[in-house]
Amino acid sequence: MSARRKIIVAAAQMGPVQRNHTRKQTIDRMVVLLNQAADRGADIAVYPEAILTPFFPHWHIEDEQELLGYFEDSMPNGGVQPLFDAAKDRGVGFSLGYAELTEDGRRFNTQIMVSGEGEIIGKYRKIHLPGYSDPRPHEPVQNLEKLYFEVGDLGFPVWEAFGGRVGMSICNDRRWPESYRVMGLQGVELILIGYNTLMHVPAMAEVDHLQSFHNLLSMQSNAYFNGTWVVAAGRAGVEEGISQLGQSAIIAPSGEVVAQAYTDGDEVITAEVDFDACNIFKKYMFNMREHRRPEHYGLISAPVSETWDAGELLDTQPVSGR
Ligand code: CDV
Repeated sequence: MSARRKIIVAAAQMGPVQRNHTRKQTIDRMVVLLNQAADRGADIAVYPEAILTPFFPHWHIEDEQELLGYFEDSMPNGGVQPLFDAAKDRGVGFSLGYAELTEDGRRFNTQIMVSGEGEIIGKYRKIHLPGYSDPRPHEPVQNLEKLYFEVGDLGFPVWEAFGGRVGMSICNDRRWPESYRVMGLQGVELILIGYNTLMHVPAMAEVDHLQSFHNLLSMQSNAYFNGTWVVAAGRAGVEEGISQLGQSAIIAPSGEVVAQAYTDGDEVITAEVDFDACNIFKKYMFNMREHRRPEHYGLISAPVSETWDAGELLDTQPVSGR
């Protein structure tokens, strides 16, 4: 590992990518943000989930060719090459979310980590796919990730990169403590997260007003529990009539927010990451070797069929008064 233990990180929040935007227009915006991050001395910039296109799981696409049009069948490719070139030119790495089509026709919701030399050094495929696989025509917005993507098959790896131990997660993963913990057990010091979070989820509308609270709650608590930095970049604004949270944030291992976006459009936020700020949490309160008791946590990794079934709750009515 490099002796250098401090870097500058950036979250490159992005406003809507509408259906009539070309990939070139979107990538041009991303290059502008990368240059802004580089101007502020950033070593790496994180982009939102699947950001090369509108977030298409929000509507039902029946035509296979139309659906595949949202996917990248190689990375890099001619379209995104300007971003890789800008990274190399400015010496700033990035983490990019995109819809991946593999050579054998499999589809994943993917995020990569790219070095300041413009080389791909890590790949993660989203594991916690929210929503459902059957369209819900009665709802104003769909959540069809389970129809369009397979569950990621790469686990939650951690890479020695940018002077520290770095992992990735995508959107709904950030609400699951297990995502962070599996990386925490590998000594992760920085987690890069791209997301798209709706302001209105029809199936749980009674907690719509808590979207921003739950965004920060999930990331701040899990940063602290695992003694890690978190850099999270969201899609913001109104995309195809659907409001997105934004609220991109950089969170310290103490759980404190050290930078947060304040607009609902393209915006770069930066912060200095001192990897050694993780140590106090990893050495004392959350020293996994000393204090963790996995012999009592068996259910955490038991098959879903052996755990509590929430099925009976699915038909209950919303809490009154909300
Ligand atoms: N893209 C996502 O994973 N979105 C989910 C929404 C649909 C609940 C999220 O966790 O923000």
